[in-house]
Amino acid sequence: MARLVVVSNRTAAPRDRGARAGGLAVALREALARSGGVWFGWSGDIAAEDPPAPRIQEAGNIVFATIPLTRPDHDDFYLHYANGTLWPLCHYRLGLVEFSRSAYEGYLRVNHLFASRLAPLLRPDDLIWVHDYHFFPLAAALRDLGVKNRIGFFLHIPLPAPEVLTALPRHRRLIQDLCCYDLVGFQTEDDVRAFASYLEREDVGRVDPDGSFAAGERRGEVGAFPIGIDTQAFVELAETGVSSPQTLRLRESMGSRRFVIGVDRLDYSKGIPQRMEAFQTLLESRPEHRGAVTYMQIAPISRGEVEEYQALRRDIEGWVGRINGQFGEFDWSPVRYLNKAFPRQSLAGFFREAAVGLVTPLRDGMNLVAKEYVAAQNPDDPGVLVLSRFAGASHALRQALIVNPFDVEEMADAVHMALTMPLAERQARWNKMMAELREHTIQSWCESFVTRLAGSEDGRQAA
Ligand code: GDG
Repeated sequence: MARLVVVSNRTAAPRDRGARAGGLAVALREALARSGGVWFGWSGDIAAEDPPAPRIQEAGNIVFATIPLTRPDHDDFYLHYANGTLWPLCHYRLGLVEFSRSAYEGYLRVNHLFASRLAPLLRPDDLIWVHDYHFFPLAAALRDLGVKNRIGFFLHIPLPAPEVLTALPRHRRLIQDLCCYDLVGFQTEDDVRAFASYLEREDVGRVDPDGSFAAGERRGEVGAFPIGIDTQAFVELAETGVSSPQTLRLRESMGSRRFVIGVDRLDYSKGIPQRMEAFQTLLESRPEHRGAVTYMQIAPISRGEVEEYQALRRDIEGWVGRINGQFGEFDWSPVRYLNKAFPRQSLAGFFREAAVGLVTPLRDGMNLVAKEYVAAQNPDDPGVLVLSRFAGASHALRQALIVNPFDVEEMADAVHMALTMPLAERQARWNKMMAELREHTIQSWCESFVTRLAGSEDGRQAA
């Protein structure tokens, strides 16, 4: 079995406190442990100059190799290009896209830096699996250094339609670089179609019906690999989480009221203000829910140093204040809004207690919260998922109440329908979604990607 080398911006290295220990980290660690492997990424530190070699930490048969970034590299690569240019672009927010040549050059520079520090660690038959929008050009940079290994790429966020993608200066170079991978994986078939139609429209190449692509001299494969969760582990977490002290206190604080839950990083792609407005509309149009239902939104601060995120925060705070001021009673606040993260077990317990899971991003590659909410439910009395049609998860979770997150009234109607849905219907919907989550897990996702990468034809030798 070939050794696996994972590259991502943040790793799950033991001493990296900034990294999240979510399902993805666990699954990748499992995959790495199976074959032995290397996990390469940014250490989370800022240094005065580029390090000559990565810092190595070993945990079992996994080697974590991390490097710090200089302040200019960090700002150009991470803050400006990855998060200021690519993130809003891929989430269809052209109005928020910032672009500067210097940031793009910084992005290329850091990709070359990563390539140069990774290359010496590679063995000839390693499989390299690169994650996310920070590294579109990494395969090209590795090829420049003579690396001949098979290299795969998985994009966790959406690839926008060509009409949007072509608004990016130098889009052609970005996508040509993407074509240097042997396997390009997306979350959904929509993303695969966006890739195929970009290649065709911009005359860069073509995708064939069997999933192989050609772009100039390059040959590779493309496919949809919808990411899942560790379903069984999350079921168990919710079963124990429901009697965790935090969940018991939550239950007690709600009294006989039911509640709707939202859990999202505080990000403009998640549609939190629209969701608040929908809840306001619900209370306005259906007075029976006043005093009877609470909406709890957990939104840990993310990228708090970026101006757009600060503006979003002020916007949401305005909504919370207005709704609580308009409808609140001395013994009931309609909205509970929490800017902090909770332990996973508490979250799982909160999900299980919530009558409705409200997951309404304006765009989302997949959205794991939707899947976690479903997995956490009590089979005897499951809650209802209200899910945006623009989350990748809506392709698989078809028995959710699917909504358009730009249509506030439709969302309010869906929450009402969820709150009043009979038990038999809730169970029927939940059973189907659960069967899907048991079939497509994070483990099967990992395995299908790595298997396809291992078997993918080596494009560099094709004519
Ligand atoms: C990107 C793509 C794609 C959230 N709050 C807390 C907490 N979380 C956990 C959730 C979930 C994860 O963070 C968030 O994952 P999402 O998928 O919802 O969203 P992104 O962070 O935007 O992830 C997305 C994903 O990559 C994977 O490919 O699905 O589309 O944007 O697991 O539970 N965890 C804890 N406390 C919190 O307060 N412990």
